[in-house]
Amino acid sequence: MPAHPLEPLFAEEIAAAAACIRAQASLDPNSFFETITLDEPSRAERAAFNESDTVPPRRAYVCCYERASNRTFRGRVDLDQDKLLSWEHVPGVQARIPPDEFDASDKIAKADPRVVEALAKRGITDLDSVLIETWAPGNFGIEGEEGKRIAYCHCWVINDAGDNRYGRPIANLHPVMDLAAGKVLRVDDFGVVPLPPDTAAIRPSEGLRDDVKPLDITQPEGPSFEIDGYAVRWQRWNVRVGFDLREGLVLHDIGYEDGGRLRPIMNRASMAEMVVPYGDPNGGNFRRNAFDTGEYGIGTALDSLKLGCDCLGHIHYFDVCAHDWDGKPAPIRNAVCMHEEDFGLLWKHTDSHTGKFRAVRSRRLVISSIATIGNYVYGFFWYFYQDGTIGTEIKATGIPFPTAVPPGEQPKYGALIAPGIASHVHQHSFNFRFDMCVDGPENAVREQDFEAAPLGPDNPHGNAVTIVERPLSRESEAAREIDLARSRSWKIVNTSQTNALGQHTAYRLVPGQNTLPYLQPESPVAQRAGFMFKHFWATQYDPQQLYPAGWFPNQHPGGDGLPRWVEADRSLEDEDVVVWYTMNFHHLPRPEDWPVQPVVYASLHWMPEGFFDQNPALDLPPHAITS
Ligand SMILES: [Cu+2]
Repeated sequence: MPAHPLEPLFAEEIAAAAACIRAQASLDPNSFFETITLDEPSRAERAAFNESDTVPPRRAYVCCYERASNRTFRGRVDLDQDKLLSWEHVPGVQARIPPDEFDASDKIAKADPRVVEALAKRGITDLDSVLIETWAPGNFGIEGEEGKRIAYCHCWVINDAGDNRYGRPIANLHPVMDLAAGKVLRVDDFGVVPLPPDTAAIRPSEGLRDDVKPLDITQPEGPSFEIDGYAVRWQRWNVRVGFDLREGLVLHDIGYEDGGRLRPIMNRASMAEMVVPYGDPNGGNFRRNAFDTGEYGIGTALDSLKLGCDCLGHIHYFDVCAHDWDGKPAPIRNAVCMHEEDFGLLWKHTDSHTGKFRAVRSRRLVISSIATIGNYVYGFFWYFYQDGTIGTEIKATGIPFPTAVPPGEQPKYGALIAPGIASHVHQHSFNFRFDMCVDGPENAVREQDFEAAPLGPDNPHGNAVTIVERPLSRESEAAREIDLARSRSWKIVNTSQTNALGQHTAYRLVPGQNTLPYLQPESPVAQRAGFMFKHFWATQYDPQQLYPAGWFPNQHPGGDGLPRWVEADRSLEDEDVVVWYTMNFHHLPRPEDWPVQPVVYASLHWMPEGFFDQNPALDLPPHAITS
């Protein structure tokens, strides 16, 4: 039995869910399991558990793809009773591409004479050196693809050192797979481009530098956190680590102990969808648009982390369990890392008359996971600070998608990053879902702008700044963009709770680096990724509204998710509010990103605003003080 209803499914439960589906769902035996993950308890079940220890039934959400009929099914299994609670065919959708299917196409494509011939035309005969990767195809209305389960493949040759499968791109060659039939539908060949020279070794051409002295992180008295299963308590923060096969790392029940009571802030926080549209319209390159969460799954792609490499200091690791496409449990050891980090100065005051000062260092709790999806590596980092701030940060690394260009040619829609290798301009768009509960279940949404006041009798010196706060009371009003000219941000308030100043308690979402999408709104990709076009969205909680591009973005014709949900125009005033934030990260790779890209960061913060009466970190022991 799990210690808490929100604990991720463990291996035996995954196996039991798969067995139940096989026995009770009447699926063709050649079907595969897209997803087996925790079906989280409802709001009512959670309340009953918290108030009276009533343990809700353990349930699994399961999604399967039936190859024989090209149909996607989903439902729920009651694991306590080994019973199928619901099971439905979802018409007109395609399941995600699980890792086994992603890997299987390489072999199938290489067995096809048309692919072998196209490779030979490029002087490539050693098929073992070739990587043929299965990318979700999007939905471009291309003849012959409709109604089929398709993958649009990209190809590379491994480098001589054998450490970079993406080292030598084969441009313009795209086997198009019929995944249900397990065969190549056609081969898109837009012309031979010479293989670029091998510059791809992920190691220096000369020796390693020898002037890096040891830097040890030691915590002689151990960490400051306490752990009970997946529940964590650290510096007044309470948070529960969770896992979803699709989203990966999920955080539940984020709250802060203040004056002897636990004040809730978020029910659940996750990176709920992402898309990476590439900007080259030529050949088959327009089909590169990866919804890494909804088309592939972040949870299935988590790395097993290594001490001293991915994380330093006193680490606590959480294990999770994914599964393969046969429904067999696939445990991921050390999938989630938790540790404390020194974060420099938190606050300091120096009395300039006396020279006396008081300074306090900042420490943050870091909870993180790293996912490897094809060439790219994404780190998902959550931070909790001693001053009540919550941060989340994406760390993007790995190999920027390389393609070949003819010698002497400058790529129009990308940058030359190595001899004969271009990487196209693209955007990584992440959408975070924050299920809010600031000081209670009912919240409201406020937007804050700053406006320069016109010159006039009230503003004779031209320095006045007006603070404009407006309620975003309905979903139609709450789909918003960042406005640099107004330093725009949003806060989630509890209108029934006040601080010592009589202000409503609140948390403010403070955007970090961001940009707008370059996709034309009419484009097929934009239709599927409508969430990209607004930085801030707020909706009334609906347990079915979890993923901002909908449940099935793979090959979807578009229009699902946030843009559709907000048409309901539900009230957001003193309601159960969910905030969705889009972080668009614009990326043109550089030569310095080859053959592997130093981490690029993108982040956002939630800061308490009037949640506390004053600086909540005044009580930290100073690290430097004069008497
Ligand atoms: Cu990038």
